Amino acid sequence: MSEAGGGRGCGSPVPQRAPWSLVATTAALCLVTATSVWTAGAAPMSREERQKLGNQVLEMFDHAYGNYMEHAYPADELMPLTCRGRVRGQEPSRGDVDDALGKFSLTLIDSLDTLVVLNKTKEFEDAVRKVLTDVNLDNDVVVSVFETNIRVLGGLLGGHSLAIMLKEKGEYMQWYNDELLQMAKQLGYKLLPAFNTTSGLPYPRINLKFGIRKPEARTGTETDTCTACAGTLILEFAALSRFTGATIFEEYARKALDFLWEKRQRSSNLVGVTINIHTGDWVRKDSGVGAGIDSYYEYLLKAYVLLGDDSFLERFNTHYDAIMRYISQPPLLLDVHIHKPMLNARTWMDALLAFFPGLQVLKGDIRPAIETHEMLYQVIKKHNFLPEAFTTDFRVHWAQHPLRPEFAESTYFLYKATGDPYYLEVGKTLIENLNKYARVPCGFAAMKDVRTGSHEDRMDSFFLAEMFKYLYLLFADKEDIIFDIEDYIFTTEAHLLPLWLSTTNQSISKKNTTSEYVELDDSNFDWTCPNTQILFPNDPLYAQSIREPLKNVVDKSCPRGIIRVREESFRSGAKPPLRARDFMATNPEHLEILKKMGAASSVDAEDGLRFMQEMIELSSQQQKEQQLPPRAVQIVSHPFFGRVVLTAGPAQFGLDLSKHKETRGFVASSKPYNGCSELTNPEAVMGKIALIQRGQCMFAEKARNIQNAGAIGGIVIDDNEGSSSDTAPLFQMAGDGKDTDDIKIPMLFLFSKEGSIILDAIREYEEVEVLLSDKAKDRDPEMENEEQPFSENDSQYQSAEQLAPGSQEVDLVDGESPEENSPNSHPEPLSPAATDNAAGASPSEQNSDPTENQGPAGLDGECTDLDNQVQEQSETEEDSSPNVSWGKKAQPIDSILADWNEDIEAFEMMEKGEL
Ligand code: DMJ
Repeated sequence: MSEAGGGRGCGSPVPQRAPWSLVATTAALCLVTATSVWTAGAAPMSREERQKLGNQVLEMFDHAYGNYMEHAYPADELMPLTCRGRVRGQEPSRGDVDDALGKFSLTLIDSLDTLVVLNKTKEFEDAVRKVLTDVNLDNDVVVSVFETNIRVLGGLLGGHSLAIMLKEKGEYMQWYNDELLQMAKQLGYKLLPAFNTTSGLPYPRINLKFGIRKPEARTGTETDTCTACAGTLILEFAALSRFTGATIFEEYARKALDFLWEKRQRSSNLVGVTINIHTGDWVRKDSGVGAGIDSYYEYLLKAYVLLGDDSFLERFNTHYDAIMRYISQPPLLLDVHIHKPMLNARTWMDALLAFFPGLQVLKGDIRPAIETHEMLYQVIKKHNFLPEAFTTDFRVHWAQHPLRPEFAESTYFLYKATGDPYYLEVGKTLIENLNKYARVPCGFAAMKDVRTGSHEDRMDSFFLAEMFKYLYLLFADKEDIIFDIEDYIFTTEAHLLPLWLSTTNQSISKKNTTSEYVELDDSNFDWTCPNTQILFPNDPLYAQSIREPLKNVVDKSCPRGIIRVREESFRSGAKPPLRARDFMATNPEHLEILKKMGAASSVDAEDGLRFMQEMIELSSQQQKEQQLPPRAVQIVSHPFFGRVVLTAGPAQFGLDLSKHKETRGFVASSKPYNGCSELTNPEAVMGKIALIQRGQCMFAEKARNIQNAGAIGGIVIDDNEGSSSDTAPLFQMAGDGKDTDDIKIPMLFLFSKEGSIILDAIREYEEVEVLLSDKAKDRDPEMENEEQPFSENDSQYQSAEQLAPGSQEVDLVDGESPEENSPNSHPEPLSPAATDNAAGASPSEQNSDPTENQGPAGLDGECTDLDNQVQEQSETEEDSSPNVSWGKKAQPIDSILADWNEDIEAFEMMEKGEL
């Protein structure tokens, strides 16, 4: 349990009816003062070094933005591996994540105010002209209301805010006549039909051209939306109203917020992840501060700062109190059930919650912000990036990382609040990791898997809107920025809105609220901040002293299940509840406890519910652990130098790359290309890594043929044109039902898109060397030294651009050749298709970290039985025949679960009845 308010570093209340200006000024004062009082602690960073890092950020931005403008614009986003634009409908669908793309040059609009922050005023002027002449907001595309609001409406408003600032300064933008604002207004009106629901909560999607419901609109039938989706509108909509005088936008956003507030779970004061937009019922009753809810809380506090409306602060404080009481388990933030907030809903955290320490700084609650940030930093140090989800014992739960900016955001705010140079060092590490692992010749590529270091062909617009802003501001002095950043508030997409909006067109602020505002007892909010005196109790080592006890929290952690244990029952001498990890079906006492669960007392019911959750998690965890993790194909020759890393499927036969050193060699296509008969070009593949096309015969047969020809490894390339690991679940190549011990070389599988990157490189450079491994290796320093600074005119761009865009969605199972689809050789899915929903989706489960699944090695000596259990399963699995279905080993748990089906249903019914 968290300290629930105790021990916070901030004690003086902000006057509860303070005008916004006081709050904003206090916040600004807090940050500035803190920075200037710093005298000791981590070694200070010199001005020169900060400038150097700032310049590095500028160079990185140029690399990302320049490549987008040159190779992708006017498309919405850059695909940095294939060096072309992502145009919706022309690439295989990635599901919800594509709803951000509206054919409106998303990255350009999202980058507008970043250009000004980074002092690229001339480029800003050019970019605004391009938006005005090129961008069409009337496309027949169904887009996410949330994403369009935060990225496009926010981007246009941020651009407008800084355009008028520049115009007033008298040098740039003298021609500007509110054109961006007019576009923003046009877009605002396009979004309004989404609010046509009885609740006032918006539909999650809208057709930019046709709105909602009309047959052509292809939307308007949804019933649910995420809390963040409905609750992250007020800043942009209020700014639009106040800039233009059209009150309707602010009214609609307020109404949605009022409805969410009304629907909060009254006893816990928490909100769920998804809500029915018609009935207001909570659809998902789990509650955290990450995916699906995050920016709802952010906007309550920031709406108070921007609009000076006390009701927003009081709502925020009420929720915050609940978050600190139930969700915060320092340094962790763990989802709970809204009706049973002492019950954890998950054993993992998602990367989106990394914004929360930054929000806590704005609130003035620095201690937990420092703690959570430190924990996150240790996870990053372990994996180079924050995986999309990670468990409470810091194993990878979902291995993707789409270059999210939240951690950089919190680092910036913590530095501003503490002035501790430690946070500058953190920022430096972020820069180094981005350059080392994500930078590719044509931009920065998202990490497909932080464990292997493989890339995904995407560079989301928020990377330009947010990451570079926060990193640049982290190292900048006041005089490095051409305007006063403290006159603005950051939206959730880091767009800048001027604080003076608070006093402009205020007429709507108090009318049209659906709920009666009830005065709350706010005596518990004494720590409401910012307040510099209490934040830094005359101790410049404050932040360091909070971090110190957490120094090894990640390394020293042992695998564990549910964290929260009801301390009170232990204190009263009651027996600790039975945990799934301790359960033994042969233990009569355990069976007796099981029988009791779900019976009379709510405590037993709670134990039962938790037990079932743990069983399900344990079972799926065990199944996952019995699958092979993905592998990496890294192109190491000129001009790639290890920068491009492709996600590859492993084989259940041949050399196991996780146990042996990587295999490195030049690639050569086999003849016949399908590798289904003796090779006619053995001299070409001898000593090389053979490329073979999928299909016509078994994977193992191909492996034998290339091995006989002298190949040292093989890469099977999918014959389904357009398939990609971005959109299809990866699988492992099964054997042929015979003994495959004779196959000694490593074999990996690439989908067509990833394979064509290698094939294209051969066409362009002839000699292409690759590294097959379980995890991408650091780039070869010798090659790095030889490398010339990359020129955007390098012919590799042209070659990469020629790669045929995949146009069809691929169903892997249907697409298999008949031979490979035989019962014995059926590919085993490695993981579910990975789709991202920045605001709404929960990460799907994936394989656990291969290195971490090997038991207690590397962990401290106090690990529990669970560790040994995992160790045994891992060892047995390695001895087993490749054709055995690994999922079967979880059978005992599965059968226990089957016996428990009835109980699960009962628990679910109880849960529906709110227990
Ligand atoms: C951004 O688009 C916004 O910050 C949003 O609120 C959630 N996170 C993404 C980037 O990760």
